[in-house]
Amino acid sequence: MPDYTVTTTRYLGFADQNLTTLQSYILAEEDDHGGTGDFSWIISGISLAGRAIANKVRRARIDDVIGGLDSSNVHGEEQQKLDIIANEFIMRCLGDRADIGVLASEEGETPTIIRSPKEGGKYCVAFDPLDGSSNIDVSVGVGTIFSILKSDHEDFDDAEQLILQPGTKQVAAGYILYGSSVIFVLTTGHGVDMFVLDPAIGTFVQVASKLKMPDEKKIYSINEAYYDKFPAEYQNYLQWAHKNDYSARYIGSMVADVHRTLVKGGVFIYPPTGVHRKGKLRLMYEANPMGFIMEQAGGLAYADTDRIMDIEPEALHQRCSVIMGSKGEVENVLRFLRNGGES
Ligand code: AHM
Ligand code: MG
Repeated sequence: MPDYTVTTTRYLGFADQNLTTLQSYILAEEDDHGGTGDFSWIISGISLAGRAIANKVRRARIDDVIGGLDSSNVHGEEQQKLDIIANEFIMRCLGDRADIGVLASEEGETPTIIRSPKEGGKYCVAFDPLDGSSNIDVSVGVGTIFSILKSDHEDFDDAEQLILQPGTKQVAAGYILYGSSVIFVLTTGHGVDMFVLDPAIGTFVQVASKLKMPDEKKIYSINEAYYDKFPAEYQNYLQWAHKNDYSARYIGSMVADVHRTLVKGGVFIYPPTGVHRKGKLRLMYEANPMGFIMEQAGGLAYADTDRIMDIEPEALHQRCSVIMGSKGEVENVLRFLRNGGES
């Protein structure tokens, strides 16, 4: 007689627990926190889009969707074919969900109003459909990042007004990493949970609950090629790290770099540079959602010396610098930014 207990336990990844899918997890969360069930429709839309994008990413070379288009996006950056495809998937998977008010994408200049708050549009979703997409050509991990906010102004002039809220107002945030496996990381403000796509059953299965990141780990993740263009405080931090036995890890896809930082610890940094004087990464759909996840996992997330989630946004595509990761490692960088590194 085969030992089914052992097989099931291995499949779930941890003993003595029932199989929890992303969908059942969200329904249970809503039950626990007095939700109405509306929210689970949004997460299931994102999960559906994520599975569709994962499939496209895997098949990119076979389907000949590698490489750039002749167009550029609102930031003047070359658009990859898969940027547009991923954007379409998300718009289509979320566009018909009853409670969606506003959808705002990295790929679109202005947010799209699906329905006003009066018509039942309760939530805004800001997203980067395919972060790090220029890495697809070489099969490096890329990802989708999303931030969910309430849209509760009855009176508004434009969609931006509904969505321009600080990160502290996020009701949920997450990312999907299309790497050697497809990972869905989510927070609804009650810790961080992690799911892995089981391709055999087409479902995200929970593999970690209330994830806590290490408080310290001597790893920094930064594009050090821009060293000469970094402000002196960041250069001083790096010199200090060189003398203190740090390792460097930099993939060049924020989702992959942040995911490693979440799981293994360390600090991910994108400082102001000569080209991007305020930093490169976007506040609303990159820094805020990732910052929310980091904080919920016990880490910190700063833009220079300001907490990312406290920044009052002024524009949908606003950029900011980013220092996020293990508490002790972020504090080491902040020490240099605040007083040149003197403790
Ligand atoms: P994208 O949204 O256009 O893909 O750009 C964001 C990406 C991040 O994933 C990554 O952290 C960063 O750009 C890498 O930039 P760089 O090549 O300057 O190091
Ligand atoms: Mg991006």
